[in-house]
Amino acid sequence: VGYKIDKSNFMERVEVLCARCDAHLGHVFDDGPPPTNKRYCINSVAMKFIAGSSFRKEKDVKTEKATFGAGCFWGVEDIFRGVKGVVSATAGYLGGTMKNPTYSDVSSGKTGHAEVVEVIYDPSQVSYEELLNIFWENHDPSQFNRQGPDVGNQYRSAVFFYNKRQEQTAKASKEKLEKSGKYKKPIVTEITPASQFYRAEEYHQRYLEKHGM
Ligand code: MHO
Repeated sequence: VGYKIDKSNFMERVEVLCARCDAHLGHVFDDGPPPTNKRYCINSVAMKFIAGSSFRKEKDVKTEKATFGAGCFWGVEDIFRGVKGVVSATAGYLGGTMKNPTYSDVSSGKTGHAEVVEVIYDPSQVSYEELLNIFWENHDPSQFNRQGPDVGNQYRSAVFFYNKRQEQTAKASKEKLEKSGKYKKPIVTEITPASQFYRAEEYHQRYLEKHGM
């Protein structure tokens, strides 16, 4: 699903939409049960009960996952969501030691997590290589543990891969950029296996959109 701020009817709510076609599904509130405390209030018309699992098999688009760290996740998430073939882009934390970190934990720079964006995409519409190009173009991979004014290892440039093919593609892509001579300084981007992804707090999702940026 996707999320969007909904300011209609004199209140502010988070609307839940189909990530693929933007159809309205309902709203999500923060007064649900632990561990997430989320309460998805989904309109019954948006749901269809189908006994068995045959529906999934024929309707599912085969998606893949890619995760990038390129500084503050607000902008990175916004860019990837706009890419054709991207089903969802989620801001989160990955690559550290602490379980279920909060934004303030990660901001301390002590958890080892990077601010990342998890991208779910349809490889028949956009390739991993194209996503890598978007990643390179939207930050400065020659800055070590920072992006502009944001300083700390949580802002490091990083590709977290999910399989050998992604690893090889990312490494080749990095080498190509190095050889292009675009940057005088070496490219410091880490290319390492992905570990557990932790979704960031709701107010960090679609941050730029929510703030009209
Ligand atoms: N420069 C921003 C970074 C936010 S980001 C989610 C700030 O200091 O709030 O790390």
